[in-house]
Amino acid sequence: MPYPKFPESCHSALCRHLSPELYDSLKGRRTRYGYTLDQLIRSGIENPDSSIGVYAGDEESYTLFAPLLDPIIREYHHFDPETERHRSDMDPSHLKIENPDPDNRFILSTRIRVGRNLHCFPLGPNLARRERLIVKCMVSDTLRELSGDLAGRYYPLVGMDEATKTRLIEDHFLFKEGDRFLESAGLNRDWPEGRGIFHNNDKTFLVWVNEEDQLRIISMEAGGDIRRVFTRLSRAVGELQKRLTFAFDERLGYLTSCPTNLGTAMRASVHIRLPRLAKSMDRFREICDRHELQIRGVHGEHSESEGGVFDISNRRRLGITEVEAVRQMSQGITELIEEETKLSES
Ligand code: ADP
Ligand code: IOM
Repeated sequence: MPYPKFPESCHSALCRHLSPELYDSLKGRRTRYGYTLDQLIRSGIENPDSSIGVYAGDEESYTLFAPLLDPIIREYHHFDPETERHRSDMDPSHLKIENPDPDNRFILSTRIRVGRNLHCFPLGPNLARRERLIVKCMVSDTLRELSGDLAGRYYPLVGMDEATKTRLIEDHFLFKEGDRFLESAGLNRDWPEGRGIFHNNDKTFLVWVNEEDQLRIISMEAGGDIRRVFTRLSRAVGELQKRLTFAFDERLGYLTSCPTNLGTAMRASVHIRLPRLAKSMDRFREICDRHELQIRGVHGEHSESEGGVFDISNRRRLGITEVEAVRQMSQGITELIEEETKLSES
Protein backbone atom coordinates (compact mmCIF):
# COMPACT_ATOMS: atom_id res chain seq x y z
CA MET A 1 0.00 0.00 0.00
CA PRO A 2 1.33 3.52 -0.78
CA TYR A 3 1.49 6.26 1.90
CA PRO A 4 -2.16 6.91 2.86
CA LYS A 5 -3.93 10.16 2.00
CA PHE A 6 -5.61 11.81 4.99
CA PRO A 7 -8.41 14.32 4.37
CA GLU A 8 -7.87 17.96 5.44
CA SER A 9 -10.41 17.51 8.23
CA CYS A 10 -8.43 14.66 9.83
CA HIS A 11 -6.91 15.43 13.26
CA SER A 12 -6.22 11.90 14.50
CA ALA A 13 -2.99 11.12 16.32
CA LEU A 14 -2.19 8.79 13.40
CA CYS A 15 -2.35 11.46 10.71
CA ARG A 16 -0.35 13.89 12.85
CA HIS A 17 2.45 11.41 13.57
CA LEU A 18 2.74 9.27 10.42
CA SER A 19 5.03 11.01 7.93
CA PRO A 20 5.75 9.49 4.49
CA GLU A 21 9.35 8.78 5.64
CA LEU A 22 8.17 7.00 8.79
CA TYR A 23 5.64 5.01 6.77
CA ASP A 24 8.37 3.87 4.37
CA SER A 25 10.72 2.87 7.17
CA LEU A 26 8.08 0.76 8.98
CA LYS A 27 6.02 -0.72 6.14
CA GLY A 28 8.18 -3.84 5.70
CA ARG A 29 8.06 -4.82 9.38
CA ARG A 30 6.06 -7.79 10.64
CA THR A 31 5.77 -9.09 14.20
CA ARG A 32 6.28 -12.75 15.05
CA TYR A 33 2.49 -13.13 15.02
CA GLY A 34 2.52 -11.59 11.51
CA TYR A 35 1.05 -8.14 12.34
CA THR A 36 1.94 -5.37 9.89
CA LEU A 37 1.94 -1.57 9.78
CA ASP A 38 -1.03 -1.58 7.39
CA GLN A 39 -3.06 -3.56 9.92
CA LEU A 40 -1.94 -1.28 12.75
CA ILE A 41 -3.17 1.88 10.99
CA ARG A 42 -6.19 0.57 9.06
CA SER A 43 -8.79 1.86 11.53
CA GLY A 44 -7.42 5.41 11.42
CA ILE A 45 -7.28 5.37 7.63
CA GLU A 46 -10.81 4.05 7.14
CA ASN A 47 -12.12 6.36 9.91
CA PRO A 48 -10.47 9.77 9.58
CA ASP A 49 -12.59 10.99 12.51
CA SER A 50 -10.71 8.64 14.90
CA SER A 51 -9.14 10.37 17.83
CA ILE A 52 -6.12 8.04 17.73
CA GLY A 53 -6.52 5.59 14.83
CA VAL A 54 -4.04 2.78 15.65
CA TYR A 55 -4.52 -0.67 17.20
CA ALA A 56 -1.71 -2.99 18.28
CA GLY A 57 -1.99 -6.64 17.23
CA ASP A 58 0.28 -8.13 19.87
CA GLU A 59 2.79 -7.27 22.57
CA GLU A 60 5.62 -6.97 20.03
CA SER A 61 3.73 -4.26 18.08
CA TYR A 62 4.68 -1.86 20.88
CA THR A 63 8.42 -2.37 20.25
CA LEU A 64 8.51 -3.04 16.50
CA PHE A 65 6.33 -0.03 15.69
CA ALA A 66 7.65 2.14 18.52
CA PRO A 67 8.79 4.94 16.16
CA LEU A 68 5.08 5.57 15.44
CA LEU A 69 3.51 4.43 18.72
CA ASP A 70 5.90 6.06 21.21
CA PRO A 71 5.15 9.65 20.10
CA ILE A 72 1.41 8.88 20.22
CA ILE A 73 1.78 7.41 23.72
CA ARG A 74 3.92 10.38 24.85
CA GLU A 75 1.37 12.87 23.61
CA TYR A 76 -1.72 11.10 24.99
CA HIS A 77 -0.43 10.08 28.42
CA HIS A 78 2.28 12.71 29.01
CA PHE A 79 4.57 9.75 29.67
CA ASP A 80 7.91 9.04 28.02
CA PRO A 81 8.06 5.33 27.14
CA GLU A 82 11.82 5.60 26.55
CA THR A 83 12.76 6.86 30.00
CA GLU A 84 9.83 6.19 32.35
CA ARG A 85 8.29 3.09 33.89
CA HIS A 86 4.67 2.57 34.76
CA ARG A 87 3.64 2.06 38.43
CA SER A 88 0.50 0.29 39.60
CA ASP A 89 -1.42 0.77 42.85
CA MET A 90 -4.88 -0.73 43.16
CA ASP A 91 -4.94 -0.74 46.97
CA PRO A 92 -8.24 0.88 48.01
CA SER A 93 -6.83 1.72 51.46
CA HIS A 94 -4.63 4.29 49.65
CA LEU A 95 -7.69 6.01 48.17
CA LYS A 96 -8.81 8.66 50.63
CA ILE A 97 -11.82 10.30 48.97
CA GLU A 98 -15.38 11.17 49.94
CA ASN A 99 -18.47 10.75 47.77
CA PRO A 100 -18.53 14.08 45.82
CA ASP A 101 -22.36 13.96 45.69
CA PRO A 102 -23.69 12.36 48.90
CA ASP A 103 -27.25 13.66 48.29
CA ASN A 104 -27.40 12.14 44.78
CA ARG A 105 -28.21 15.46 43.12
CA PHE A 106 -25.81 15.24 40.17
CA ILE A 107 -24.17 11.82 39.81
CA LEU A 108 -26.40 9.15 38.31
CA SER A 109 -23.88 6.32 38.34
CA THR A 110 -20.22 5.42 38.70
CA ARG A 111 -18.36 2.90 36.58
CA ILE A 112 -14.71 1.88 36.69
CA ARG A 113 -13.29 -0.55 34.17
CA VAL A 114 -9.90 -1.99 33.39
CA GLY A 115 -8.87 -3.70 30.17
CA ARG A 116 -6.86 -6.91 30.30
CA ASN A 117 -5.49 -9.36 27.73
CA LEU A 118 -4.05 -12.81 28.22
CA HIS A 119 -0.30 -13.23 28.05
CA CYS A 120 0.80 -15.69 25.30
CA PHE A 121 -2.00 -14.71 22.90
CA PRO A 122 -2.03 -11.98 20.24
CA LEU A 123 -4.23 -8.96 21.03
CA GLY A 124 -7.80 -8.86 19.64
CA PRO A 125 -7.07 -7.28 16.22
CA ASN A 126 -4.75 -10.19 15.42
CA LEU A 127 -6.46 -13.01 17.30
CA ALA A 128 -7.36 -16.07 15.19
CA ARG A 129 -10.86 -17.52 15.47
CA ARG A 130 -9.65 -20.59 17.38
CA GLU A 131 -7.55 -18.48 19.76
CA ARG A 132 -10.53 -16.23 20.49
CA LEU A 133 -12.58 -19.29 21.43
CA ILE A 134 -9.80 -20.54 23.72
CA VAL A 135 -9.64 -17.12 25.40
CA LYS A 136 -13.41 -17.19 25.86
CA CYS A 137 -13.26 -20.65 27.48
CA MET A 138 -10.36 -19.72 29.76
CA VAL A 139 -12.07 -16.53 30.91
CA SER A 140 -15.59 -17.94 31.33
CA ASP A 141 -14.26 -21.00 33.21
CA THR A 142 -12.31 -18.71 35.54
CA LEU A 143 -15.31 -16.47 36.15
CA ARG A 144 -17.34 -19.51 37.15
CA GLU A 145 -15.01 -19.99 40.13
CA LEU A 146 -15.83 -16.62 41.70
CA SER A 147 -17.92 -16.60 44.84
CA GLY A 148 -19.84 -14.25 47.16
CA ASP A 149 -20.97 -10.96 45.61
CA LEU A 150 -18.71 -11.58 42.59
CA ALA A 151 -20.44 -14.82 41.63
CA GLY A 152 -22.52 -14.65 38.48
CA ARG A 153 -23.14 -16.11 35.06
CA TYR A 154 -21.55 -15.82 31.63
CA TYR A 155 -23.99 -14.98 28.82
CA PRO A 156 -22.66 -15.67 25.30
CA LEU A 157 -23.71 -13.22 22.60
CA VAL A 158 -24.49 -16.16 20.32
CA GLY A 159 -28.08 -17.07 21.04
CA MET A 160 -28.88 -13.96 23.10
CA ASP A 161 -32.27 -12.65 22.01
CA GLU A 162 -32.47 -9.15 20.49
CA ALA A 163 -34.66 -7.70 23.26
CA THR A 164 -32.22 -8.78 25.99
CA LYS A 165 -29.27 -7.45 24.02
CA THR A 166 -30.94 -4.10 23.37
CA ARG A 167 -31.93 -3.72 27.02
CA LEU A 168 -28.41 -4.54 28.24
CA ILE A 169 -26.91 -1.98 25.82
CA GLU A 170 -29.43 0.74 26.69
CA ASP A 171 -28.86 0.16 30.40
CA HIS A 172 -25.10 0.64 29.79
CA PHE A 173 -24.16 -2.92 30.75
CA LEU A 174 -23.22 -4.35 27.35
CA PHE A 175 -20.97 -3.16 24.52
CA LYS A 176 -22.54 -1.89 21.29
CA GLU A 177 -22.48 -3.91 18.10
CA GLY A 178 -20.94 -2.88 14.80
CA ASP A 179 -18.55 -0.17 16.02
CA ARG A 180 -16.89 0.95 12.76
CA PHE A 181 -13.57 1.83 14.46
CA LEU A 182 -13.28 -1.69 15.87
CA GLU A 183 -14.57 -3.18 12.61
CA SER A 184 -11.70 -1.63 10.64
CA ALA A 185 -9.21 -2.76 13.26
CA GLY A 186 -10.30 -6.38 12.71
CA LEU A 187 -11.80 -6.57 16.18
CA ASN A 188 -15.24 -7.62 14.97
CA ARG A 189 -14.11 -10.64 12.92
CA ASP A 190 -16.33 -13.75 13.35
CA TRP A 191 -18.84 -11.67 15.35
CA PRO A 192 -20.65 -12.63 17.59
CA GLU A 193 -18.78 -15.90 18.16
CA GLY A 194 -16.56 -15.91 21.24
CA ARG A 195 -18.06 -12.69 22.62
CA GLY A 196 -20.13 -12.42 25.75
CA ILE A 197 -20.82 -10.76 29.04
CA PHE A 198 -20.53 -12.03 32.60
CA HIS A 199 -22.36 -10.33 35.41
CA ASN A 200 -23.28 -10.89 39.03
CA ASN A 201 -26.87 -10.81 40.22
CA ASP A 202 -26.94 -7.06 40.92
CA LYS A 203 -25.01 -6.14 37.73
CA THR A 204 -22.41 -4.34 39.87
CA PHE A 205 -19.58 -6.57 38.66
CA LEU A 206 -19.33 -7.36 34.95
CA VAL A 207 -16.78 -8.69 32.50
CA TRP A 208 -16.96 -8.11 28.77
CA VAL A 209 -15.26 -10.89 26.83
CA ASN A 210 -13.48 -10.36 23.50
CA GLU A 211 -14.56 -6.83 22.69
CA GLU A 212 -11.81 -4.18 22.18
CA ASP A 213 -9.74 -6.09 24.74
CA GLN A 214 -10.11 -9.74 25.70
CA LEU A 215 -11.40 -8.70 29.11
CA ARG A 216 -13.00 -5.49 30.26
CA ILE A 217 -13.44 -5.91 34.00
CA ILE A 218 -16.11 -3.53 35.24
CA SER A 219 -17.46 -2.40 38.60
CA MET A 220 -20.47 -0.09 38.52
CA GLU A 221 -23.46 1.05 40.53
CA ALA A 222 -25.95 3.91 40.87
CA GLY A 223 -24.78 7.04 42.73
CA GLY A 224 -21.38 8.54 43.45
CA ASP A 225 -19.68 6.20 45.93
CA ILE A 226 -16.53 6.07 43.81
CA ARG A 227 -14.48 4.46 46.58
CA ARG A 228 -16.89 1.55 46.96
CA VAL A 229 -16.87 0.95 43.18
CA PHE A 230 -13.06 1.00 43.14
CA THR A 231 -12.83 -1.35 46.14
CA ARG A 232 -15.05 -3.93 44.40
CA LEU A 233 -13.05 -3.64 41.19
CA SER A 234 -9.75 -4.06 42.99
CA ARG A 235 -11.02 -7.20 44.74
CA ALA A 236 -12.35 -8.67 41.48
CA VAL A 237 -9.14 -7.96 39.57
CA GLY A 238 -7.16 -9.54 42.43
CA GLU A 239 -9.26 -12.72 42.21
CA LEU A 240 -8.88 -12.96 38.42
CA GLN A 241 -5.17 -12.33 38.49
CA LYS A 242 -4.68 -15.26 40.87
CA ARG A 243 -6.04 -17.47 38.08
CA LEU A 244 -5.05 -15.80 34.78
CA THR A 245 -1.77 -14.28 33.55
CA PHE A 246 -2.34 -10.91 31.93
CA ALA A 247 -0.12 -9.30 29.29
CA PHE A 248 2.05 -6.82 31.22
CA ASP A 249 5.15 -4.83 30.39
CA GLU A 250 7.48 -3.25 32.97
CA ARG A 251 7.54 -0.03 30.97
CA LEU A 252 4.02 0.21 29.57
CA GLY A 253 1.99 -1.56 32.27
CA TYR A 254 -1.00 -3.65 31.15
CA LEU A 255 -0.96 -4.09 27.37
CA THR A 256 -4.11 -3.24 25.46
CA SER A 257 -5.07 -3.09 21.81
CA CYS A 258 -5.48 0.71 21.83
CA PRO A 259 -2.49 2.72 23.14
CA THR A 260 -4.83 5.08 25.01
CA ASN A 261 -5.58 2.25 27.42
CA LEU A 262 -2.03 1.19 28.29
CA GLY A 263 -0.75 1.30 31.87
CA THR A 264 -3.66 1.06 34.28
CA ALA A 265 -6.00 0.32 31.34
CA MET A 266 -8.49 2.01 33.62
CA ARG A 267 -11.31 4.40 32.85
CA ALA A 268 -13.09 5.66 35.95
CA SER A 269 -16.24 7.54 35.01
CA VAL A 270 -19.39 9.05 36.37
CA HIS A 271 -22.58 9.78 34.52
CA ILE A 272 -23.34 13.24 35.78
CA ARG A 273 -26.12 15.75 35.16
CA LEU A 274 -24.66 19.23 34.49
CA PRO A 275 -27.30 21.14 32.47
CA ARG A 276 -25.94 24.61 33.29
CA LEU A 277 -22.33 23.82 32.56
CA ALA A 278 -23.54 22.23 29.33
CA LYS A 279 -24.46 25.77 28.25
CA SER A 280 -20.97 27.11 29.16
CA MET A 281 -18.86 24.58 27.31
CA ASP A 282 -15.68 26.70 27.46
CA ARG A 283 -15.76 26.78 31.24
CA PHE A 284 -16.75 23.08 31.32
CA ARG A 285 -13.81 22.10 29.08
CA GLU A 286 -11.38 24.31 31.01
CA ILE A 287 -12.17 22.51 34.30
CA CYS A 288 -11.96 19.09 32.63
CA ASP A 289 -8.64 19.90 30.93
CA ARG A 290 -7.12 21.15 34.19
CA HIS A 291 -8.03 17.85 35.90
CA GLU A 292 -7.09 15.80 32.80
CA LEU A 293 -10.66 14.57 32.41
CA GLN A 294 -12.35 13.40 29.25
CA ILE A 295 -15.93 14.24 28.30
CA ARG A 296 -17.98 11.56 26.53
CA GLY A 297 -21.65 11.21 25.71
CA VAL A 298 -24.05 8.94 27.60
CA HIS A 299 -23.63 5.98 25.28
CA GLY A 300 -19.86 5.86 25.54
CA GLU A 301 -17.05 6.78 23.18
CA HIS A 302 -18.13 8.60 20.00
CA SER A 303 -21.63 9.28 21.40
CA GLU A 304 -23.40 12.54 22.31
CA SER A 305 -24.62 13.89 25.62
CA GLU A 306 -28.38 13.66 26.27
CA GLY A 307 -30.39 15.91 28.59
CA GLY A 308 -27.30 17.56 30.08
CA VAL A 309 -25.90 14.19 31.20
CA PHE A 310 -22.22 13.53 30.47
CA ASP A 311 -19.76 10.70 30.99
CA ILE A 312 -16.68 12.22 32.67
CA SER A 313 -13.58 10.08 33.19
CA ASN A 314 -9.82 10.15 33.68
CA ARG A 315 -8.05 10.75 30.39
CA ARG A 316 -4.54 9.52 31.27
CA ARG A 317 -4.06 5.86 32.04
CA LEU A 318 -0.29 5.34 31.82
CA GLY A 319 2.30 6.85 34.17
CA ILE A 320 -0.34 7.35 36.84
CA THR A 321 -1.43 4.71 39.36
CA GLU A 322 -5.02 3.47 39.54
CA VAL A 323 -5.45 5.20 42.91
CA GLU A 324 -4.10 8.51 41.52
CA ALA A 325 -6.34 8.34 38.45
CA VAL A 326 -9.46 7.77 40.56
CA ARG A 327 -8.48 10.54 42.98
CA GLN A 328 -7.92 12.92 40.08
CA MET A 329 -11.32 12.06 38.61
CA SER A 330 -13.02 12.56 41.97
CA GLN A 331 -11.35 15.97 42.51
CA GLY A 332 -12.40 17.14 39.05
CA ILE A 333 -15.97 15.97 39.63
CA THR A 334 -16.06 17.89 42.93
CA GLU A 335 -15.07 21.09 41.12
CA LEU A 336 -17.62 20.50 38.35
CA ILE A 337 -20.36 20.07 40.96
CA GLU A 338 -19.27 23.27 42.74
CA GLU A 339 -19.38 25.17 39.45
CA GLU A 340 -22.79 23.75 38.48
CA THR A 341 -24.12 24.75 41.91
CA LYS A 342 -22.74 28.30 41.54
CA LEU A 343 -24.35 28.64 38.11
CA SER A 344 -27.71 27.52 39.46
CA GLU A 345 -27.53 30.13 42.24
CA SER A 346 -26.55 33.04 39.99
P1 ADP B 1 -15.25 1.82 27.76
O1 ADP B 1 -15.39 2.64 28.98
O2 ADP B 1 -15.42 0.39 28.08
O3 ADP B 1 -14.03 2.19 27.03
P2 ADP B 1 -17.46 3.18 26.37
O4 ADP B 1 -17.03 4.58 26.56
O5 ADP B 1 -17.93 2.79 25.02
O6 ADP B 1 -16.37 2.09 26.69
O7 ADP B 1 -18.59 2.88 27.44
C1 ADP B 1 -19.17 1.61 27.53
C2 ADP B 1 -20.53 1.65 28.17
O8 ADP B 1 -20.41 2.00 29.53
C3 ADP B 1 -21.47 2.66 27.54
O9 ADP B 1 -22.76 2.09 27.48
C4 ADP B 1 -21.47 3.78 28.53
O10 ADP B 1 -22.66 4.54 28.51
C5 ADP B 1 -21.34 3.01 29.83
N1 ADP B 1 -20.83 3.84 30.92
C6 ADP B 1 -19.66 4.50 30.99
N2 ADP B 1 -19.54 5.17 32.15
C7 ADP B 1 -20.69 4.92 32.83
C8 ADP B 1 -21.19 5.33 34.12
N3 ADP B 1 -20.47 6.11 34.92
N4 ADP B 1 -22.40 4.87 34.47
C9 ADP B 1 -23.13 4.06 33.68
N5 ADP B 1 -22.71 3.65 32.48
C10 ADP B 1 -21.51 4.07 32.06
N1 IOM C 1 -9.96 3.23 22.30
C1 IOM C 1 -10.47 3.48 21.01
N2 IOM C 1 -11.75 2.88 20.84
N3 IOM C 1 -10.42 4.90 20.54
C2 IOM C 1 -9.41 5.74 21.10
C3 IOM C 1 -10.66 4.91 19.10
C4 IOM C 1 -10.24 6.16 18.34
O1 IOM C 1 -11.07 7.10 18.22
O2 IOM C 1 -9.09 6.19 17.86
